[in-house]
Amino acid sequence: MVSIMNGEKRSLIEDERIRRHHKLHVKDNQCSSSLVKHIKAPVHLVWSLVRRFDQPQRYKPFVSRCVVQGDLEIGSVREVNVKSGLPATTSKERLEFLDDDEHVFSMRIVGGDHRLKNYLSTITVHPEVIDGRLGTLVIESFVVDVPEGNTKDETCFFVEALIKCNLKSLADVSESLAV
Ligand code: A9S
Repeated sequence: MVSIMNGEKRSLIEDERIRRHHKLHVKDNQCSSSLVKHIKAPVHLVWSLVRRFDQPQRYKPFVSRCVVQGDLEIGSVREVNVKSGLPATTSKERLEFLDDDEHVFSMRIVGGDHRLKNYLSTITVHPEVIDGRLGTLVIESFVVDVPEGNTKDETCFFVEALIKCNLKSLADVSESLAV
């Protein structure tokens, strides 16, 4: 469960949205976590990158290529090729939810030559003020099966490290566009 950061001025509606969209059902053989990133760019700009199910490579550093069957409807499936040096080459992913009003994006991994089974992630973006400037709070939660031979901690550590890279890159791209 995402701990709502105290001390931050955020509306009760935003807090309720965070609770609602990041409540994940975690089975015994799964692990789950949430990551937070504060970006010094306006929420509409960050959202314009997050929402592009067809072009994750706009900010994800590991993605080399992405092909989507169908348009950006919920249920669309993308074939993602990732760069060399990673423990996989392809990932097949389904758009589970996309809401341009509440700024909610959710995808499920449905295939690929990697070991992340039943991976489901949800990203929400929220407006906030950072140093008196328009900023964005990004929250990304995931749940995934713990692979045979790995522990929950190892699995969480592995996925969190990748998501941290994605969120760092999202911040870099957004902040470079915001200037
Ligand atoms: O792409 C994401 O949003 C999140 C993750 C964890 C993607 C991981 C990955 O693409 C690799 C980077 C290749 C690592 C997949 C699907 C499996 C991996 O093992």
